[in-house]
Amino acid sequence: MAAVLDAPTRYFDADVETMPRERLAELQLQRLRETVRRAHDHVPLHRQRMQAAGVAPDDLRTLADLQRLPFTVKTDLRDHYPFGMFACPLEGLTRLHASSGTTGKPTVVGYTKGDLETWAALMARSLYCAGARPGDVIHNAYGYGLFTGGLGAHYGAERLGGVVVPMSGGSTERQIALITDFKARVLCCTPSYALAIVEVAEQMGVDLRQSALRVGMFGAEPWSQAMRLEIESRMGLQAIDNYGLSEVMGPGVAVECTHQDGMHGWEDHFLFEVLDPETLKPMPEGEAGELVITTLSKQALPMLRYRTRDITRVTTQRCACGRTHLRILRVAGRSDDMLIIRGVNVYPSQIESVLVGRPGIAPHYQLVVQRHGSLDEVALEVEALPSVSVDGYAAVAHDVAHHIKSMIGISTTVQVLAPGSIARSQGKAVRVRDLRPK
Ligand code: DLL
Repeated sequence: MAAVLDAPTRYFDADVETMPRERLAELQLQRLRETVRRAHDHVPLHRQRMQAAGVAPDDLRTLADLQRLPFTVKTDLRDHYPFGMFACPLEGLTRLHASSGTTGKPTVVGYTKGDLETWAALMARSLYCAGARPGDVIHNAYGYGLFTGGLGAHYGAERLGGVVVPMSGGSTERQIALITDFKARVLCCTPSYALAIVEVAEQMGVDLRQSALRVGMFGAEPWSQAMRLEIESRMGLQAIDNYGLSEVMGPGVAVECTHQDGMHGWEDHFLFEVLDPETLKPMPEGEAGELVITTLSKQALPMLRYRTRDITRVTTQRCACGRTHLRILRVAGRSDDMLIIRGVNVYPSQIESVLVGRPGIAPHYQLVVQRHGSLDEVALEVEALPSVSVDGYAAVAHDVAHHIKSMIGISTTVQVLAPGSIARSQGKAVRVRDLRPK
């Protein structure tokens, strides 16, 4: 808390958040060497891979030597289910989380007491960066349980000195009553659930713009700038993007400041690389590639060059907020979610940015992908606004298809459905129904 009092208006931890980049690099190298040593000595998989690559922990003399280290991928965690990648015995752990995954074994991640303290501190720093302050009522509608969103935000909010409402997802009408009655200033949930909350509020006749809400800490799924503007205007808050993944910690890896111009990736705890997903060579700064993350302080589960599959760009240009940590630009989606429609690469979030805000439709959608012969085809399901009569659906469909064609270059069949037809999300939205044969 001392740090908060030292810099009451701008930073949670001023020394670290504004550390000159040269000093940050020195700290990273020292922590990288410790992490690699730990991974090598305690995790057989890392040791074997390093031996095969002909690199030993002491070979790391500069940050550039990172490129000599082998990669880690999601299937490594599954293949060593449940605890085979942990660098400490089970007795040394304090908590486990897991992601269910659609196929096969879940990915299990573990934390020591020290890891949980670091996580809470990083999440508190992230909340502060987003505009939350000690004393704020923080309504946490991320799912509690094995998902890292709920407990990650919870302990970060407590560490910040907030008043946490541990609501979890679901019971949307009750959420709205508590947000208004408890005068929540901060809302934590996925952007798609934020949209569902504001929709139900409007149906209940509750204007959340009149509530105490000012900060939305939204993440865990891709979302577009158009969706941000939609949520901000209907909720009357600043919608802040935040990024993380369970394999390297959970939420709290990167977050936007109130300038909303890219998410500060906390470089004192993570090393970020952006690589060409094919050649695995570094992309020039500012160009899109796969985000690869190495943890610098994790004890239970050190991660060396974890391939996130998330496609993004980073910049080290100084942000107007004064923080020196690099910025990760909006994550368009995972390479796994990319659709190739007649040779054009498309992320669902790109389609979202075209359709949200178009006249006559609500910002809820789903993409249905099918294969006809050797070609993939996308049908887009959107919902009409209640003010549009059924006679007008065809014109709305035509307008949406036309704009997708001209903005993204793909032809889609657009189906306009009655209001409320598309399932609402309570956590991560399912944007794609993939009917292609496996
Ligand atoms: O989603 C952790 C989290 C919780 C982040 C709450 C932010 C807020 P996982 O369930 O392991 O962890 O999923 C991680 O979700 O690799 C991305 O593909 C995606 N993702 C997370 N945040 C964002 C974001 C949590 N802000 C995976 N934008 C990641 C786009 C995101 N995609």
